[in-house]
Amino acid sequence: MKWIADMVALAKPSSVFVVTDGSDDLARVVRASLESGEEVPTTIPKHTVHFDGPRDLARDRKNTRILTPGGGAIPLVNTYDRELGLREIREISDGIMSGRVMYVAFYCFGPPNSDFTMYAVQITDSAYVVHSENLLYRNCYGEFVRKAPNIRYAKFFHSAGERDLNGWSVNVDRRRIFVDIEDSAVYSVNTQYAGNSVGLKKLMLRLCVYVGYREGWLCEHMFIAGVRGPGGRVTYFTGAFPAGCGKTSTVFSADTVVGDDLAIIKNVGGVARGVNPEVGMFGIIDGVNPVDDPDIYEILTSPSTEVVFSNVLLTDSGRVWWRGREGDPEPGVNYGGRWWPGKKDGEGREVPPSHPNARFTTSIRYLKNLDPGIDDPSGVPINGMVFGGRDPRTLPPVLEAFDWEHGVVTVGASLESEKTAAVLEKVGEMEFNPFAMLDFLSISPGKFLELHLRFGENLSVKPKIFSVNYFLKDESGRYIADKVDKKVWLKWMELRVHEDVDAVRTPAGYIPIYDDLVELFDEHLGKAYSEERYVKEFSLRVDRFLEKVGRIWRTYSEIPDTPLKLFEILEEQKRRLEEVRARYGGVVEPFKLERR
Ligand code: SPV
Ligand code: MN
Repeated sequence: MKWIADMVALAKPSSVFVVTDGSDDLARVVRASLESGEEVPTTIPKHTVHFDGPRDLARDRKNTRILTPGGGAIPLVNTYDRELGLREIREISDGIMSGRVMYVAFYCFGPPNSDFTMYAVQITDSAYVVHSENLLYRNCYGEFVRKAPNIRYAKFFHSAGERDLNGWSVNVDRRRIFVDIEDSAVYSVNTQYAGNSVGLKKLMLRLCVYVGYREGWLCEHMFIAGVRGPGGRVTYFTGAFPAGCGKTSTVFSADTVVGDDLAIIKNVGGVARGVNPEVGMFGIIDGVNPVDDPDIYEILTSPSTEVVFSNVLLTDSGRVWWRGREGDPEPGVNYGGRWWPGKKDGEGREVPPSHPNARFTTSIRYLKNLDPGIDDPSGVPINGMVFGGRDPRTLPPVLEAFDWEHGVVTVGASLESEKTAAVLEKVGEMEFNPFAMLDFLSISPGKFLELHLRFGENLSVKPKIFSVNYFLKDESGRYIADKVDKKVWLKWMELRVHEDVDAVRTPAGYIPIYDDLVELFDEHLGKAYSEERYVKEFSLRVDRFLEKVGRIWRTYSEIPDTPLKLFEILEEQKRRLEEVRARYGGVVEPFKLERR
């Protein structure tokens, strides 16, 4: 109450709406969002569209900062002086909600009655933000009432700031997303894009990483999914991928879905168990089509689902259109205002009808293959962890680490992904993205690694760690794998977790035996898998691996709190690779290596 009163005094709204869990309140939030123009109706009753504005379409890396005493540096983390930051935020936020409604909403980040669950209060002047959170998280005003004052919770303050006639935030150049880890509070102003404004998503992730580090558990940018194996058993995997590297398509290639973006993983009686703290999806809509993504496509086009679309095209006939949807786009409104086929921007480039980072927000409960474990207060047992990036040159499609420590160091902490044209001019350069957490770390990557090593030590059953790579190219620059092949890699990992198949031992980890892949490709995809493909995909690129070891070594040698274990394990990896290179050369065909 004190914090809310403080925020009221600061932001000076004309009224305050405390959102309780009742359906009346939830419906009122949607009405308010439509009345304020933050969301626009479509021809389908519970499908609405929100536009963030042309300069507010993605996470703002530059202005998202972790507040530290004196602005103390954390390697690879964007920090800022805490006192200065809090002062700056108070200045910007003074009267920022005048004439507007302040919403106060209460959420559980995890299932009811669970040791995994965290709590959060969201203050915002955006009904769209509250509507999104009502879809993405469990409302739990009641929990706060029952538990208060004995409840530890995160605080999120958000304001879209002044908006123009289009509804876009005017002062995006005074955008601030300040994360006060000490006080479990985040202040986000002059922005609307959900990755910046929806407190419980990526802002909570940063707070959660910090708490997890102190308490010895993992808060991760990972999906959780079940893969069916022999006899109908279901084996659970988590998966971490940087944006645009196949995370969503992997989760939907699995057999059941627990979560698509975030995971809290704790040691329960020696077993790693994972909980998806969310109950909704904020997914990329670009390219979603009825052939490759039938389940999602059905949810997004059904007359009975609730969906908030963002930065898609809303046609004049009230229909939503995005790239991947059938038919041609008709004139309408998109993230940049009026849109018509052939529209050009100031530089003469064609404006796409929907933005590449256009999104859908909806309930995960619409999924046909939703895993019942989503509501389990003790989560699901995690038997495998998958890490993937965009790597055209080095990593094979699937590789199993020798053990937890080897996996944490050479796979998770060594994750890299190719920079795309959108990020930097040097296309093809590898960007270091440890655990796919580069953008979300609130502690040093060295400490984050140390936490994983410590976490594994106390497990009696350690999950197996796998690397996957869907982007390996051949000499002519063509991708080798088919989109659907990831199903086979998942099924192979499932068998490996239970040690139902042997593997080929390489200096960097285990890879599949050819005959097993022939069987799996036939069984799950009805495809033949040739020896030629196997050699192309699984020949060990020893020289490239050695380069990677060198890059990772150099990166961590500049991170002061890196555990020495990392250097030991990299050293061993290097030695193994050099031995193999001395015997077989810079590229080694898998048939030459030992089976076990
Ligand atoms: C991601 O970019 O990893 C997302 C979307 O899941 S955002 O909420 O913007 O982070
Ligand atoms: Mn994400």
